[in-house]
Amino acid sequence: MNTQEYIQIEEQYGAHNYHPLDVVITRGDGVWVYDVDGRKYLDCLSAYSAVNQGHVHPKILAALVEQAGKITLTSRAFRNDQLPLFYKELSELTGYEMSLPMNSGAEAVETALKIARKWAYQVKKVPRHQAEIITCTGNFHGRTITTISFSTEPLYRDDFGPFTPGFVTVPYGDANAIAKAITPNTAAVFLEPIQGEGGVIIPPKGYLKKVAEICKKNNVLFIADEIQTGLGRTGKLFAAQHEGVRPDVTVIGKALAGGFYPVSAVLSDKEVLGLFTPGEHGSTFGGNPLAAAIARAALKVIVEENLVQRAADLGEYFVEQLSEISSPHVKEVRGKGLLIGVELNEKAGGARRFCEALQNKGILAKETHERVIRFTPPLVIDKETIDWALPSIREVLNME
Ligand code: IF1
Repeated sequence: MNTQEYIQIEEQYGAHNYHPLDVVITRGDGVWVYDVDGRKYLDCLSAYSAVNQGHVHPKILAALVEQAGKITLTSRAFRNDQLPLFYKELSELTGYEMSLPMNSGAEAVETALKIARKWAYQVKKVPRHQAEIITCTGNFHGRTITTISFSTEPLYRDDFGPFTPGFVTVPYGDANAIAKAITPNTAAVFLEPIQGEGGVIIPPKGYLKKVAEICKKNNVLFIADEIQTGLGRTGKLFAAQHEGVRPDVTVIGKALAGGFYPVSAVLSDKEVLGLFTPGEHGSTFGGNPLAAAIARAALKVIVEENLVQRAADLGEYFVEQLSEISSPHVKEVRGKGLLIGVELNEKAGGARRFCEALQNKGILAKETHERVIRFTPPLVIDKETIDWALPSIREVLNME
């Protein structure tokens, strides 16, 4: 079958909860993906930063195949020989004492929100069921009823009420707004160090540090959602580290398993994650041996291939080169590491048509919020490939 035939079937039988580009991918290898008609593309999305290690990384694939032939799922009613090693290696890499493994990012976010509430009741002595969590405008933390309950994007929430109570929204980037929103019932501040879906919104310098200080001063947990920004994407292991901040709780996902499997986790120290008692929380697949084996290999690749420094160096180069492109359509180029957004002017007519033009030049990118083209290639990209892509990007950014 060809591209159109696949699309016809998908449109007929699948719910239309996405509007994907008309490219039908059948194979991936590193930064490249190939469609059913034999065309080759540079992946500049990395499945929203879930494929930092590159598509079908051989070492992660080998770990998956080996483990899949042994045991894939024991349930947490029993123990397995991969999870303890995953816990230990994750703690050694991130510096957090403990972790709680889940599957999707949203599940890890929900887990973090639950333990923040429990910490409020058990440790801070907030009256039960009155805990408040401060979140920010422009946030994206998942698609569950609770995570969209504090979304400020009408598209994500309008038809899905009633909403989960207990959340207070303040403008992103304004530390004083957070200080003003804190009450004796505040359990936590929950935010992305850089807002990905919000359009690669980098907060003012010093913001994260000020938020951390305000949280410490007011006995409030600082929870960072690093599901998209974490694991090297922004040129540090975690984006919060650009300001030397260590949140009380960090949530990770996506690249934690290099695109092979849904694996997410909540990272914290004993004083928070130690509050969970047996049976209070869990999930059928959370912490299964296949997930743990894959995640162990995925983390090893990040370290062995020095992907964090690569993202820092190549991201700086990519942003520099993109910033030099003179185009009537470009309003701003911004990025940290290989989390890069090119914001277009209102008059540019939306980013989608530029992504379609890039597709015709063998580059796959995704717009976010109408006017921002996201360039987030796998961290295994090299300078030569960026140089290969730049003339096409320059041409597309100068189209009528
Ligand atoms: C979609 C967005 C990106 C995330 C952060 C939690 C989650 C995500 C910072 C939830 C997930 C994905 C979800 C996917 C598209 C993509 C996305 F456009 F939706 F917002 F990346 F920007 N925190 N982001 O970015 O993790 O449950 O999906 O594993 O829903 O369309 P998940």
